Amino acid sequence: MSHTFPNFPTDCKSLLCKYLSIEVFEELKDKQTSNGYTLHQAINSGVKNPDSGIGVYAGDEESYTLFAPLFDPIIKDYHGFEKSDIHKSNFNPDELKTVDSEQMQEYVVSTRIRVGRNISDLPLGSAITQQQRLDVEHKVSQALNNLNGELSGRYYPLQGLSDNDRDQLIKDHFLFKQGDRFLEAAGLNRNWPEGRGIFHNDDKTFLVWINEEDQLRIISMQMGGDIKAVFTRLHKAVSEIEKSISFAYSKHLGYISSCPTNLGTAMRASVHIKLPKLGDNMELFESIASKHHLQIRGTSGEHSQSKGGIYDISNARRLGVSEVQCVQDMYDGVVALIAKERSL
Ligand code: ADP
Ligand code: IOM
Repeated sequence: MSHTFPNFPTDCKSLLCKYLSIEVFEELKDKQTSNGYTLHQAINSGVKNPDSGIGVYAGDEESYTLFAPLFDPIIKDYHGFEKSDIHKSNFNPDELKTVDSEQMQEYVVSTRIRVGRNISDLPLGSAITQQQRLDVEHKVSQALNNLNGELSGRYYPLQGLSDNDRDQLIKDHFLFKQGDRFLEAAGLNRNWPEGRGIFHNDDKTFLVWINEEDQLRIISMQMGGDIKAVFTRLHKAVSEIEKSISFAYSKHLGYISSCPTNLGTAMRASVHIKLPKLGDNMELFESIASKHHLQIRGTSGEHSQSKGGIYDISNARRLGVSEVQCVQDMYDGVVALIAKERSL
């Protein structure tokens, strides 16, 4: 199929729009990976949604090398990670330097840390077949059903959930939303809702999303600001799951994810935090966030607005920094934001 160079609106700020030159487009437009994934598929989300932050998705690990003239500058811009850099992991909770202070408890509503994972030797969600997606669901839910103690729970396929239960889980921040237009255009919602679901323990402090943007999103969360407890639980969960499933990992790019923002650790450590005064001064808020490598999201996650002065603050960098550093970035930045909020 022949495709022409996309028309982006003049106010488009996505990294796709910044780095897809006509030369890069011409060089890549007829290439496809061994899973048949094309440039057109890789950029469709950002073309259809000019308000994307990034706008590109990989269909498999090979996409990152085949479409490198587009992906590399995006990776460098987002993570500050050079082509010659090597990713290093450190998931040791004992190395995290945090204090669960009274101020953290006063401002922080809840803490959540997640990592994305995809199974080795399978295409990513944008290029996966219907049968492969079902195989992922089967393999992962089986592995999760064998977990013990605090991690033991149940898998709930999306197709078996009532509309009420599903909407309540979304409202309570436990489940991914329905019909995300960014994922839709990336081909990640094909055959929806088949093959998707959520596993969680009774307290909903340990959860796993299956077959959303990544094949697994492994999540630890709880009310309040005890970041170390949340990180320690996540470390334990990931170590247990890795005993029975092998995940796609490269020396250069770390864990392989659908979106280049999630490469490396694939970790997003966030708090929901009350910052109403900073919320009234977005320029100042954004300058502190950027100095501390933080991203500001709304109360219902990516592409949402803040409600009642509550923001989702998380680490922005995930590649070339360790898991400990991702959480440390978030914690140090949150301490700085609380100090500024108190001074206003
Ligand atoms: P992801 O974190 O997996 O990239 P989203 O940004 O869409 O995806 O967030 C997923 C859900 O997690 C949303 O409902 C969001 O509000 C919720 N969430 C994120 N951080 C927190 C937090 N610290 N406390 C409670 N819920 C959170
Ligand atoms: N990770 C992905 N959902 N996101 C960065 C989408 C976007 O480009 O805005």
